[in-house]
Amino acid sequence: MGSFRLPLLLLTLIIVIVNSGCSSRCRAIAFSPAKKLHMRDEVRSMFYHAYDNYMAHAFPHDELKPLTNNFTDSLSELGNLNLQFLPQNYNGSALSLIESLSTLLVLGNFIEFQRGVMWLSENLTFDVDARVNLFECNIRVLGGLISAHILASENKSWFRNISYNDRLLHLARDLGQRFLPAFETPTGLPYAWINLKHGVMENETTETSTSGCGSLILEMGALSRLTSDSRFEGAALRALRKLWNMRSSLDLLGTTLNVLTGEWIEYSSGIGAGVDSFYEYLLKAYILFGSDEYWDMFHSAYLAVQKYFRHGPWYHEADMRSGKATYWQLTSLQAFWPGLQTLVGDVAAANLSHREFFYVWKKYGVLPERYLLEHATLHPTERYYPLRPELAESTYYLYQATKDPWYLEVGESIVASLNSHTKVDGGFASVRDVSTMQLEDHQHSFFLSETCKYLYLLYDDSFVAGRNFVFTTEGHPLPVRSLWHERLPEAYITSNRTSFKTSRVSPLSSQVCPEMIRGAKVESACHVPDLRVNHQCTSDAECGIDSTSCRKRTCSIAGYCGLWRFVH
Ligand code: DMJ
Repeated sequence: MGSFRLPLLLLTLIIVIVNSGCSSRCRAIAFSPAKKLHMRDEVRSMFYHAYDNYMAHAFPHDELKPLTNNFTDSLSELGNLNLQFLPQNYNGSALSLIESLSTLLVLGNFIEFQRGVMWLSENLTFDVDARVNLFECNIRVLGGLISAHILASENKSWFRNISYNDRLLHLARDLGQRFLPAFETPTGLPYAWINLKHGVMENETTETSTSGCGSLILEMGALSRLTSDSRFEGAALRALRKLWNMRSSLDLLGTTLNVLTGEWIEYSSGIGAGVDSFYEYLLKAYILFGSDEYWDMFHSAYLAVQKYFRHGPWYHEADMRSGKATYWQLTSLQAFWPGLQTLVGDVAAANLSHREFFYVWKKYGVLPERYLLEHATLHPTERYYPLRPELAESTYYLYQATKDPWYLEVGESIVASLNSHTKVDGGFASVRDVSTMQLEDHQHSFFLSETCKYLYLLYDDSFVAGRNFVFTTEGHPLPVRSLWHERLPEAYITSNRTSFKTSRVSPLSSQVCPEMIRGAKVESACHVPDLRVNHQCTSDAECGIDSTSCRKRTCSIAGYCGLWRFVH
């Protein structure tokens, strides 16, 4: 186990710690409550403009073509146009509806959520001769269904006269079972593509990406916990372990690999395309399932990223074998990284790189897919912006952690750009080229599941207030449940100050989300409060023991107790 450990803060912890420090650091700018409400309403209008147009012109197909009021069945096309595999009467999988369900709840629209759940449970079928990308189908469809199922079953009263009866979970289980043949390889690494009806197709490509086979554990793990069928979590975990065993001696992984031989194809990698959510899922799996194995992997992987990819606030790519820099490029997908760093408590580093991403956003009006760091210019071909959420996502996390109104201003700027450059009568269109702002006829479903959701939560977080959620890489909330946590080793219990101890629930989980343990007031087995209630301190001696991770808190340069073990 490494020297610093995830605070298991789940944001609320950071909020408490850092919020009180804001007044001394924050600029003297005011973002009034009225302005916050105004921004919230702006984002709400954006979401409904996108959603209503989808429902009017594309549903039940997958995604909206906002320039022509048309549709695309993108789930079967993702990453690769494979229309030849679609049956004649294929009507899509209502992808954008599935992706919208949790955002509808974030916006407080229970009625539309309920309508969506009922429609899906009566009409959606996965028994179709369609070849889909396993990763995309997992994060968008399986994740969307599982998240909505949990939210629906926690609020059965919404379904007035109709009984919910785990309708979405039945669909999720069916889909999960259709994924399983993909994992039947000598390595356990799954094929990137699977036919929902027929399994792995003849002559299927054996190439996949690190994120493609290494970020399945949240959805498949949750599915196993919900169905008591361990096959889903087992398959995803086996693949993840295999992938981790393929790391270099520097703890780096490549970007693409062969699922049959377990050999790397592309040795260069970074934190962007093809790898991004692999890192994200190690940390989030630890938060959701509480197993040290995930933390150990994340910890080593995170240190390696900081050591070999980071150059000041920027992240370049490097060869996994030598650690030598390969491509000096910023990519739009990398912008999720400051959010992940915030989640782990590395807020200062997060703030630093977030500012650079925002600088590039401001330079072009939106974030280009690829930006050449050495020449401070656009990549010759990858100049598009497909309404990606990553910068908004990181802005949301950083605001939650710091309550610095600067992030509300960043959000305002993102909203203004989206409205002025991408809003059209028929929805929101992707940008084909950020240098000309020429548009493309595609409204990706993640605009509904992520971009709008994170922007809304930036101005109104009542959906998450007082609760602990992990957001999947597609922005679908999964509640952190103590029952899904595994027991912490005794070694972490540093003090017996309080009464609660049981062999079933770890002090970690009992303290992460005590509100989840219905009816029972549970205290941490290790918690030692900071000397002062406002967490201010002059030395480490005035800081206590963190209630969630049972780690000793230390005094920051700014004079606040916290788990301030920054990675160098
Ligand atoms: C989303 O589908 C997910 O966030 C995924 O992990 C990669 N990025 C896209 C949106 O940009």
